[in-house]
Amino acid sequence: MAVDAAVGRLRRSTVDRLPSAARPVLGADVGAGIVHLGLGAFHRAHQAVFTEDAIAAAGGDWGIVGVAPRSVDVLSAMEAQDRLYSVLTVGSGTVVPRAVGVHVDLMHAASDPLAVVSRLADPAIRVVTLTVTEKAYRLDPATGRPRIDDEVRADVVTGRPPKTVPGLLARGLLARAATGAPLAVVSCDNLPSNGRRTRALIEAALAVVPGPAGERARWWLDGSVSFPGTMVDRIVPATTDVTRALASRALGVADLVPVAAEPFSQWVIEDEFPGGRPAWEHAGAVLTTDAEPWERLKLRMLNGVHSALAYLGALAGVGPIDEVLRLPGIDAFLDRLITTDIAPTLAPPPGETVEGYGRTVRERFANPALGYRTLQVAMDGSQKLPQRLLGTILDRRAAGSRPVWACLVLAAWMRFVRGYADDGSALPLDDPLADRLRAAVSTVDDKPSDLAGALFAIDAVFPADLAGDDEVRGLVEHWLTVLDRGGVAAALAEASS
Ligand code: CS2
Repeated sequence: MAVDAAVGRLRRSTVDRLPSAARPVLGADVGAGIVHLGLGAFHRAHQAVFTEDAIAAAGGDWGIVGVAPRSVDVLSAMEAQDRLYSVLTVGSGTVVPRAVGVHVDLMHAASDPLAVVSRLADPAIRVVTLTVTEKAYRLDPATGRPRIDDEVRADVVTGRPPKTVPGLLARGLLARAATGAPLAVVSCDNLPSNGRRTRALIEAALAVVPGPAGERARWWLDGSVSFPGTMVDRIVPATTDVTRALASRALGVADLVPVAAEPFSQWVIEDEFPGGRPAWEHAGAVLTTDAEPWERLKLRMLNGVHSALAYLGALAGVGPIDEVLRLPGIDAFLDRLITTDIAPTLAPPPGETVEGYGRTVRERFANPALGYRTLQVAMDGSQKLPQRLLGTILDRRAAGSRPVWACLVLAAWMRFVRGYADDGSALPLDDPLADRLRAAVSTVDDKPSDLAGALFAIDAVFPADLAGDDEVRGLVEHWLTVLDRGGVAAALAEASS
């Protein structure tokens, strides 16, 4: 989008043209204390806002060094705006803008990974946060175990500039071990036990480093580095030209990299920070000793239901998530999915009830101003389904139940992988395992048992006890048959009967 010269662009020199409540709360003089990997919309509407509010309330040199792993577009636009951008909090009929200015430096990992490695070793940095999406961890999706493949190994054991996220982090930690400075590495991605999994990943990466440097790094990691688990939550759709137009109107100046987000925002963090941390509790974060009950509730309820709406909606030809909620029969389906399949697998964290949480989630998805796309949620299904859906199915089976409605979601994903919507139009498969998934479905015709068999055989996604469960297989084949004959409308009609 071109910037209208008469309007001007968001910069430190133009902030007095913003509505006063939207002006940045911090000056440009905060020191760096955090390196964040992943400059996407979610980070900028979530951790960045919490951190800015924490510094504004309680001070501290906790400015963020934002690292863009691959694409340079957001980074360049932020540079041109003195690293400012806006967050637009959108509800029905309301847009509340604020300019955020908590990034004190920006770096591009793909073009200069060694500069990022040095920054990770800088003792002024005491916290590293990550929003790199599930697939960047390169874990085995079915088990969550780390896989040190050839690329990560080469990143860690040779002196080459690292190319992978685990390699970049491990090299940064190797360099930092020489200083002995403590650090917290905080995964803010939607993985179960994200802290423990990140620790296991880094331990596995450092385990292949030979000699005294490896030994010293492993010893230092043990005593001086924490991996707090977190639950992160805010619905933040991808930025579009519509978001940019909304930002110009709300700010009075142009912002090329605004983010729109829902009003709800939550961050639960395990409080283990050996080098200190921002006073995030002043910004509304919950600091706790155990984030897992929140994490599981969020992954299975919010993300699980999100994925259910995404696959059913995409098959039915619906673009935005809020419109999926208008399909006939969807309410009855969600009632049953939530009550009979998801809720019994969850123990609510303090202050929550599973039913209340489920209600809030449905209200949040109905926000018409978000325009979150079914295809955005549908991407990377092989990495998302294990924690969002398969855990629910396995737990219900272990309790002797038949997870009928969760199996409908699984069948919908299988149809999605097959690549056609109910009206025959093509659906895109955006997934790191796309080649394997496509190869599996290309060898079979549409017979439900063949399609299910081909996909259940992918052990990177399906643990053996799930793939070999005849009850689950029968339910999935039933739903594939229903979807084949009458599409999503027929499946949802069954939910209302
Ligand atoms: C969504 C999440 O795209 C997706 O897979 O389910 O990004 C979701 O919006 C966030 O986890 C909400 O906190």
